[in-house]
Amino acid sequence: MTDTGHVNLEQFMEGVKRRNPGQNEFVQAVQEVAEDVFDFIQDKNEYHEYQILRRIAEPDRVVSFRVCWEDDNSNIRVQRGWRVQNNNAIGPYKGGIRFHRDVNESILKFLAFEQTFKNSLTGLPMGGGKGGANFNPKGKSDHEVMRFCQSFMTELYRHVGQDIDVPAGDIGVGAREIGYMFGQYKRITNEFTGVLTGKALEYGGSLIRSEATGYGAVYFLQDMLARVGNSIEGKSCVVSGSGNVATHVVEKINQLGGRVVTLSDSGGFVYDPDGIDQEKLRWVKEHKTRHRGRIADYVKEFKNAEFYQGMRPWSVKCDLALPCATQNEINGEDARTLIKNGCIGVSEGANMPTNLDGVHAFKGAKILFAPGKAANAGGVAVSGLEMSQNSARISWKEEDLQQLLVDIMKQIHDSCVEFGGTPGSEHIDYVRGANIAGFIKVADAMLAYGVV
Ligand code: NDP
Ligand code: 2IT
Repeated sequence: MTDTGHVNLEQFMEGVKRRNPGQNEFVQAVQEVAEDVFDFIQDKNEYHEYQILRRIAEPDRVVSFRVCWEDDNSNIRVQRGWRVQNNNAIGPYKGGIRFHRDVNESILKFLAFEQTFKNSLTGLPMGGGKGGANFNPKGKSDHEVMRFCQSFMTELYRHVGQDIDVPAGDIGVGAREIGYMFGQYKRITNEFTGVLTGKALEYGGSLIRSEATGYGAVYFLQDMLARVGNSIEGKSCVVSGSGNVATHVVEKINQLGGRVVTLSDSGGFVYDPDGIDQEKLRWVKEHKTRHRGRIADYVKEFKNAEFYQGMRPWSVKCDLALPCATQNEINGEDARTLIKNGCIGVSEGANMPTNLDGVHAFKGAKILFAPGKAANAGGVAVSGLEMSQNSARISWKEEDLQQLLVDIMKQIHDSCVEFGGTPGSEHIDYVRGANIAGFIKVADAMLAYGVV
């Protein structure tokens, strides 16, 4: 360290690792950002002096709490819930809630950190947060999920509010869970405010919120392709996941004339050489969302398809890949396989689906690679529009929201191009572009506040 407190990237990351022992996902997310930001701030003394990145990588607060609930057999169950409020320099904390067996503090801290940059990229006034619980919704009855959500909100309500922190959905949290949580918040506080987004239309939700993340990830891919004179039409696409993001990605790719040949869940992936058209997609949505079924059943319904148990789809030859399930689902070897098989573009619908080795492989091969914090920002962007509609107590028309989503994704794309360019080359490093463009707005707001 120099006498002005400057550290280099290695020293900075050593500190992050030391202060966050065992929190591998969080350290990984910080590393990916720090690699680009350190380079950018090299000659920008103020950012060093005010320890801006060090402060963004230290959540404002992490609230952890016990969540007790009773299952259908009258057993008392105990889960752990969290809300990570990472940074509110540019607006109220904002970010989803995840219910999944594997949720822990490291995962929620990485997600809240990523969200801070993502929300900044949208251009809307939203800080970064994330929450969740190690609750496994699989196999639970509606009443069990309701009791869990009510118990979760009975503590969470103290920490959130329409101008404080506005959660939404994420893995395992969709319209059903948002309904139960909003109902409990309203009951406890006796207040009807836009404390959550992703609500149903009847009680303050916004049109196109459920479609927004998936559609946005495809728009971003379309923008990257258009810049190099290419398009989605006629392209073969590999998609992972089969939840909210994945199914809306497939829907938009089909509308744009691409062909999706895979979907997956935690049990494995299906390969359909004929393509997953809108008719088949309707079946997937019904089966996965309404019946909470397994993607393996797809092959019973559509006989030409094959199911690969316990595997991920990255060895399937494709032009474009859209990981839309979870973190670290593409490793270095998967990335190299995709590149070798001729994949020219990757758009991350999920948060941090590619590990660092994979990110370096995509960057090195100079393919079109859109990191999650840029590519999947359409969801939170429409959440931001839901907040505006709630505050004004009005509902905007679908066509206006559709256009706003297209425009916001384009503006994020253009910000990445502005900061991700390499001198003497046409290539854009979208990871670098997203990290720097997302950083600057938050950093400059923090500078304005002084040391707080
Ligand atoms: P859903 O719960 O709707 O779907 C999640 C999908 O991913 C399911 O198919 C699920 O399979 C699969 N999955 C989850 N965990 C794993 C795992 N450990 N291994 C393999 N597959 C897994 O969630 P979303 O579609 O909303 O979220 C998907 C991703 O997109 C997440 O990374 C989320 O953070 C990100 N995201 C979501 C946004 C949104 O608006 N919803 C916005 C921006 C990003 P199974 O059914 O077997 O669990
Ligand atoms: O990761 C994400 O951006 C989300 N899960 C959506 C967050 C939100 O507040 O809509």
